[in-house]
Amino acid sequence: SQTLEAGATARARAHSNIALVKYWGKNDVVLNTPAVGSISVTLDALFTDTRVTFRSGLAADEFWLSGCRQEATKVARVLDLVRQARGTHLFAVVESANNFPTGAGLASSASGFAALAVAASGAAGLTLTDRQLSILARHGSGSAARSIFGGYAQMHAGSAADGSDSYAVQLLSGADWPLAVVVVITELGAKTITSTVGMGASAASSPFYPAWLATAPGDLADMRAAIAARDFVRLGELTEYNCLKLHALMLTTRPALIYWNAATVAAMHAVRDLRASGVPAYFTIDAGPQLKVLCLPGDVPFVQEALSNVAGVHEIRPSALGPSAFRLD
Ligand code: 2P0
Repeated sequence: SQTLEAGATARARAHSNIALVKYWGKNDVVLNTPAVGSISVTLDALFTDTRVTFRSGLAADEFWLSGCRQEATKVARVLDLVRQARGTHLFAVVESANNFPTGAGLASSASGFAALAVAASGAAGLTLTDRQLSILARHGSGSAARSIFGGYAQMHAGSAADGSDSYAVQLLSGADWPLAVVVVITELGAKTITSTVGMGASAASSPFYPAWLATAPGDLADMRAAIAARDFVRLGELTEYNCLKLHALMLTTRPALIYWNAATVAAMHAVRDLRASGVPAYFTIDAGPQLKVLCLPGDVPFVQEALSNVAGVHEIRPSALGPSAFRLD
């Protein structure tokens, strides 16, 4: 194939995702393969747009987020693989923007690295399968492997020494089974311990970590069955259970990973009260203080109403399920 020309560019959009069955723990830190599989839904309301442009005369990759220069170590990891596949030594300028607050526990690394994988491979003129894109995105962030796909996605932990069977697949599209996710912001600009550091600490110190690993396959099988049967109550109960199991693991890590604030806990109770009043709604929480409430699309107003009365809730963002990552331009 011909040499890659300086100026080669492409733009892509990928949506964030929220895990129903969570990823926590790594098999291999270099390949960034997860210790457990995971299942997520992709969110229409939260996305990242990224342009990648290969340029001559750069000494390293540059990463700009909304016009501010950022650390490019993880971005370079993904670009290195693209350069290797394309046979080029050109560095790239990466220009990215989120349509939501970055680093506030809204999974910006998921949408960010999925958009990067699509834009970088596109700029390099590579034609990759969704599976190859998922693997490429995984090298940036484990959860990003799922954001290549819209709707419902399952990440396989895999066992191959080269990480070649550690990728996500789509289970259903959002149109196959529409659900809503109401994102509840309890803290703006939340700074938390990074997931990579937290995962390492949990694996090294929590007595619950072996149980976390042992019970993951059962949760994944149950969630797959709930999705296949379009059984919302089963999906919701399992989502909440798996989330609380993750936080039990986090809480028993030394030093403890306490991601909740007072409003997080109050919002959890509000969701459970709402459910007791007859509205099927279930929460999940990641490595941060925000809540994500799953409900049926027609019940979004009830969830918004119930959560807007909780002290400490700053913002409520309802979302439908989103599409797969795609090229812009
Ligand atoms: C998840 N989280 O499944 C879990 C639940 C947070 C809690 O994936 O180290 O940023 O970059 O692979 O993908 C967040 O971790 O971690 C995450 P890295 P990532 O959504």
